[in-house]
Amino acid sequence: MNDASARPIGAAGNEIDRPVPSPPSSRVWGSDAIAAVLRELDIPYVALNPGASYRGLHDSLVNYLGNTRPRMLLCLHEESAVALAHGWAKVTGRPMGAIVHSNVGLMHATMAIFNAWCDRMPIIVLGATGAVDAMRRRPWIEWIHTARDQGALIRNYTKWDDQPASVGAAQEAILRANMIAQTAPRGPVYININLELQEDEIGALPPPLAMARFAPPAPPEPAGPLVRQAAELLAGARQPLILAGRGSRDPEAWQRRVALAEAIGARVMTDRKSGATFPTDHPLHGGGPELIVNSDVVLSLDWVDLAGVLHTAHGGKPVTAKIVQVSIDQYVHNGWSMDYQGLPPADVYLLAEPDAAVPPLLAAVKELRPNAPPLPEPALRPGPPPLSALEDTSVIQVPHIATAFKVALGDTPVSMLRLPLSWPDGLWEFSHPLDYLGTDGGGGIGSGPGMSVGAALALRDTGSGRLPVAVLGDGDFLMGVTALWTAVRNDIPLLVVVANNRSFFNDELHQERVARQRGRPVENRWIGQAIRSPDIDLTTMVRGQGCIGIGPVEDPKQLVAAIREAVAAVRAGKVCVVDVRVAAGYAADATAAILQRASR
Ligand SMILES: Cc1ncc(C[n+]2csc(CCOP(=O)(O)OP(=O)(O)O)c2C)c(N)n1
Ligand SMILES: [Mg+2]
Repeated sequence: MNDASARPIGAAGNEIDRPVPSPPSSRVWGSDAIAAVLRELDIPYVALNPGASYRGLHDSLVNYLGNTRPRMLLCLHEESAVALAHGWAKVTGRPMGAIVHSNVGLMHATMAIFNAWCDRMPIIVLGATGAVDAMRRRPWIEWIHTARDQGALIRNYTKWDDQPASVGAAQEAILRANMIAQTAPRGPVYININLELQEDEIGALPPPLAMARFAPPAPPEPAGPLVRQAAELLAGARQPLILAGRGSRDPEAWQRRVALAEAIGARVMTDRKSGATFPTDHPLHGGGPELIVNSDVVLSLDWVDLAGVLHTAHGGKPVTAKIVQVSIDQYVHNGWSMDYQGLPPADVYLLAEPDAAVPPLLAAVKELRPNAPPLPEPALRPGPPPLSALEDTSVIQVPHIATAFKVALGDTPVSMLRLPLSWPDGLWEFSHPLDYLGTDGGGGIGSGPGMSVGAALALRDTGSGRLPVAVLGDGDFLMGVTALWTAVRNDIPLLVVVANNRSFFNDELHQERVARQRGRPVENRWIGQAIRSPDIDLTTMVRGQGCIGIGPVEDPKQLVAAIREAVAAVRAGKVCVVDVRVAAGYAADATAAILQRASR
């Protein structure tokens, strides 16, 4: 990774956020020792919104560490701060810090923490509380911003939290947090550092920590005899199916998944929630309910809702196929959040991460079946509509955005950081794990902008050479739009295309369904849903933050030029937002899925 924190930042390359050096001193405070651990752990950034409850730590980051490794990423909302860290983790697999003010800052951050929890992404959230000792509390403000057991706000959707009682314990807590957050199933962790710990002067720094001894452990291997059983089922299957769910962004793990599918001739389905985990242009990729019903052995690689997908495909009838479940997820299932989904049947249950289970499975399968079956003919893939489609219509549909991307991007490697609900499956091919990062995990809208900024930062710092593209619904965009300012301020190139149907349209479909069920007028579905009268001028909103704003693009004939202009701006390092006014409508398959959900 580049030394991103040494890079000059700011639109004109100004070295903003560089503190003047502090005079040499032997005096140290508790928060200096705490901040030093973040550097030892190589946490590159802390995304934050400030607050007096952590003013000691803030000072240490600026004046003790010099605002480098970690560097602060000032955000305009705590939800963005955590979303940035979430987006970063989706690309790198590693945690960034997020720091939030006592009570209120953490309250703002809760949805983003929930999203990261459901998405099993590591984040180290640091928070604070006013003085635990009431005698030391400043009047009023420090009383309202002091809470007992603040972690209770988020304990149901974090892996671990702590409020350490000494500087040594705080250092240990950060080491433990780093370890727990990165041990699968990964997730956010929270440490609350009270004011006294930060602000009390300490005589000397604690002795240096032997960091290597506190590294996250290697993932557990699946049990050998169970691997053998699973391999026998898979190698002997007439029509095996792999449901490729949660997976890492590691290209080698990707190759091994492909090798496993090819070794047994398994068809492979992927899930837009989980990002790219298998090449969508591979002859074995694709499927649907019939394929699930007709398969005799199903291998779930941590599919997010295995019970749900089996239940739906079989229409509620018993599942006769043999099921091999590969997942370690149950280690974080708790009694509050039902994000664990239905209980799937499993004939062989490999309690391991897919990345750890696939290599031994592959070896065992190849031993049992040395000759891979021939690959089927690749299916005809529709892809984006042809360019001529933009000439023949007066209204832009979401798939036309893909058409414009194809023309404007050519062979440029792209990462789709986010795609909206209205984006039909199969519209864009993914042939690398970074081609598509999946969704927010928790279904909490407003995460799109912040997560995109964090992911774009990671793509920049890792020197990926990829153009970061986020296609966001207007509702999602509007709830998190101020995250883009952080991208502008830190020179994070990013292209955002807003698929702007001027509505929280997903929910119009729900209202339509209910109206149908009740025999009431469907025409009213837009009330309380449409984002019109006045239409919001998205380009003004983003220009006001220093982004380049293009649009609103309403004429299909102008779409390609608009996207071309935007791509050129992002190549030049800018943050560019294109407001594309799209028809309110989802692809037939997405609409059907929503109506089906709505009917339950
Ligand atoms: C924080 C939050 N509030 C409300 C919802 C309910 N919800 C789900 S999708 C959706 C509409 C999203 O609108 P937009 O991003 O414009 O996408 P569209 O459906 O219009 O394509 C809403 C309101 C949610 N998921 N999260
Ligand atoms: Mg919308």
